[in-house]
Amino acid sequence: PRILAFDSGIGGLSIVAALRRHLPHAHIDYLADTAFFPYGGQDDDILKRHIVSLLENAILRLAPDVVVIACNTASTLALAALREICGVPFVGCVPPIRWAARITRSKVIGLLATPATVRRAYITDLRNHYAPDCTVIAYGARDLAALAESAFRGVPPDATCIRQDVAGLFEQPSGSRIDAVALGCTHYTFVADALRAASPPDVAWLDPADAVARQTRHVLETTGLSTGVRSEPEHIWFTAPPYNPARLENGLKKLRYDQPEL
Ligand code: DGN
Repeated sequence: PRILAFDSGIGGLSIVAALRRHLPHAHIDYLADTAFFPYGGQDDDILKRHIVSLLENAILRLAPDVVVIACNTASTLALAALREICGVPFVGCVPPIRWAARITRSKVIGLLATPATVRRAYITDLRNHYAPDCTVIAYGARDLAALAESAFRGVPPDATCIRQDVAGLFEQPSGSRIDAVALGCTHYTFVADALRAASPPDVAWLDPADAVARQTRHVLETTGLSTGVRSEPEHIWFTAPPYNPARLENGLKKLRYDQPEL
């Protein structure tokens, strides 16, 4: 099967790694909307229209069987519109609040995401639905996705920034009782070790990448497309080219770097 994974930058590569584990024969194209990065501070209406038109074009060109929106900021904003407008199945990535609610003992859970994601109605729905008996302490980290972009390129994350973002959760009222944190941005996988090291001990940091990959496999299985062999080289597409391709190839192994014509 052909999968198109999409994010504003490198964050969705954490999902690609999980897709590779769960669907080793899938053909994965990756689209990074680097021209519009970061998504966390954009106007919602403009961003939604932009994502829909970008993906309409990408789907026409790449003909995926399923599109994985490997970005919480995009999923919580545009999934419904994408499903309505584009005629392919979509799998989204949203913060694992349900998972956190299932494992917390203190009934106080954290949500670390972009400023845009934490204020979305989608998050209120997730909280009401899956964590009605929990206190959810949310923090919108302004620069953490950019820090993760740098970390991916080999720059160690700045300890002061990491400490500030962790404090943004744990120093809120009741924050000291948080025992599970939902990672609400795919970029944060690349700084997860630093976040964990800066946080109180015995806090579970939950990354939804495997769950997204399992759901993608399920969608493909229910459409009869779960087997299949990669037929041509896979590509990574950028809407702007700020990357070091060699470094990306290290991270991605099989993906090839290309300029987009989207
Ligand atoms: N990786 C994206 C997410 O999961 O929300 C967004 C990062 C960004 O563009 N700020």
